[in-house]
Amino acid sequence: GATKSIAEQVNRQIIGIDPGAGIMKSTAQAIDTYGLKDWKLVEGSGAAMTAALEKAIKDKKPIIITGWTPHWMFAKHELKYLKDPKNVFGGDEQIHTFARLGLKADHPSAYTVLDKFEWTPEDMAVVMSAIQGGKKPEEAAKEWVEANPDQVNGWTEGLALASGKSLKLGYVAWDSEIASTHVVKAVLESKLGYKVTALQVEAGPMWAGIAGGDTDAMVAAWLPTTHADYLSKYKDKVEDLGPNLNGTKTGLVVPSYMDIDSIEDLLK
Ligand code: PBE
Repeated sequence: GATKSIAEQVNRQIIGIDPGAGIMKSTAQAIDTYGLKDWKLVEGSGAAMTAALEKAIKDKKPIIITGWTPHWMFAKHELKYLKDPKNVFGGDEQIHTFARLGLKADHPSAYTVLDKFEWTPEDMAVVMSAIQGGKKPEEAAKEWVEANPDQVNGWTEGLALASGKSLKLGYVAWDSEIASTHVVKAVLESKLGYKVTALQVEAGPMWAGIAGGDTDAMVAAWLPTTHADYLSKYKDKVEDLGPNLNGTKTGLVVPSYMDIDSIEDLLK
């Protein structure tokens, strides 16, 4: 009999993550732009998506996921991004740090650390892989901070100690942001004496929390594309402290064994 098309093999489903993620909006846009009629974007979470991916790979089955870099899944498995000739997912992005208005006046030392915090995809990979390997985020972050004293001192040297002041960082349970948020928390606690709560929320509430002033800061804003709508909604009520990581990518991702190269191949 005839071989099934990729569309039939995956039941016209793309395995997504939490509905507030920017990549869900980009993927809905891709479905529209590429004319993927009757395709469905399945909502879930970052953890449910990676579980589905790992199960498919174990069974050598086809699967299409919403993926991003940096992410440990690219180190652990052979994966590829589908080409995006219509450039729906945008080009290179940065991950930015945002603070609530007034943080600089209220917590100058924390503000300075957040402003200086910048690391590489390789740094982040170390923390992400440790967590994926079973370490608690707090533990993996603490180990990275201890292993990278020069980098960390560059963010904290000369700053006044906070002696127990409380801070709240917002983040979403994306593996990349679990890593970065816990590293910043570890630095603020172990080097400056803050008491930091890392508050896990959805993307919308994360942005709203900074804009409303309930949350002090976050290190999880993907710009200029993925979180463009959130930024335009809140731009007058938040302070952009600039990029903390360069070299990201988002898109549709499949295991390398799938015989497909481009989003356009989904039409075949
Ligand atoms: N992500 C990871 C997020 C930003 C960080 C790509 C899943 C999103 O789509 O909003």
